[in-house]
Amino acid sequence: GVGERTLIAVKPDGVQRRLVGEIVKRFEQRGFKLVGLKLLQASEGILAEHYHDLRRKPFYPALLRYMASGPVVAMVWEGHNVVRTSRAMVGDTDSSQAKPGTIRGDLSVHISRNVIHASDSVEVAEREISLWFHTGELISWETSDQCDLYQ
Ligand code: YYY
Ligand code: MG
Repeated sequence: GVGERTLIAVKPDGVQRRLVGEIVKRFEQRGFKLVGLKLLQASEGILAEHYHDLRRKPFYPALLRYMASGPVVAMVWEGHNVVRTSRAMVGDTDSSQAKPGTIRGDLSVHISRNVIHASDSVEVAEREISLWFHTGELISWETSDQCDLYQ
């Protein structure tokens, strides 16, 4: 439904490279609704839980170091099929395979510095949103263009 939510995070390389505005713009222009946004230095605990499934991968230690290397902008976006559509907007994990027009395909060249995180399923999104945000940090609000975006 239109109330589906996903977690999007601009990773430390994206913040360093002043890409936050560009990334927010793409989600706004696509028609999604921003319901949570903050800049934070991610703790080791939050990162370990966020990337729990990857803990045995060879790149895991470097991934956690990179994700803790500077601030991250965490966001929650809401809208119809936002999880699947966001993954399409973000593009392939490996930036060198990501299609032009996608965020990774336009803004990054290497898998280890791929600018952005997006939840990969509705279930994962719900888990990630509750990991990164307290419920009080998420705002329910009505968009005045609802009828233009949806039937
Ligand atoms: O969901 P997504 O970010 O597209 O990829 P995941 O397979 O969940 O991996 C998370 C994260 O790990 C990826 O964005 C970069 C990093 N990574 C890496 O550094 N090297 C790899 N071979 C695979 C993933
Ligand atoms: Mg993933």
